[in-house]
Amino acid sequence: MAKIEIYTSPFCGYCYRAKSLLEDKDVTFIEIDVIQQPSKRLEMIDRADGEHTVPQIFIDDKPVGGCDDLFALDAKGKLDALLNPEAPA
Ligand SMILES: N[C@@H](CCC(=O)N[C@@H](CS)C(=O)NCC(=O)O)C(=O)O
Repeated sequence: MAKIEIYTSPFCGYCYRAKSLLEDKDVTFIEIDVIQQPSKRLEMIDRADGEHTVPQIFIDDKPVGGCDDLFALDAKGKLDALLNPEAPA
């Protein structure tokens, strides 16, 4: 399984939606709350090429974007292979 990281903040509907999609996919992810850990917000912006909204999602250290981007990848049928690169196609 890929390393999946998601930067979030509390009371963020987009974060809940993105997390629930990942939960539906049955993958383990690392959640980084940028309110609880304020220094992580700058780290997120840096890693996400300047994007500052939450969530920001990274799969194997590659920026995937936010919630809409995650759902768009799933709609295109590309998300499962990113989440489980070793699985047979
Ligand atoms: N299109 C983005 C929208 C994300 C978004 O608007 N997140 C809100 C929190 S729920 C946010 O970060 N707002 C702060 C800002 O716009 O600077 C996505 O799908 O992730």
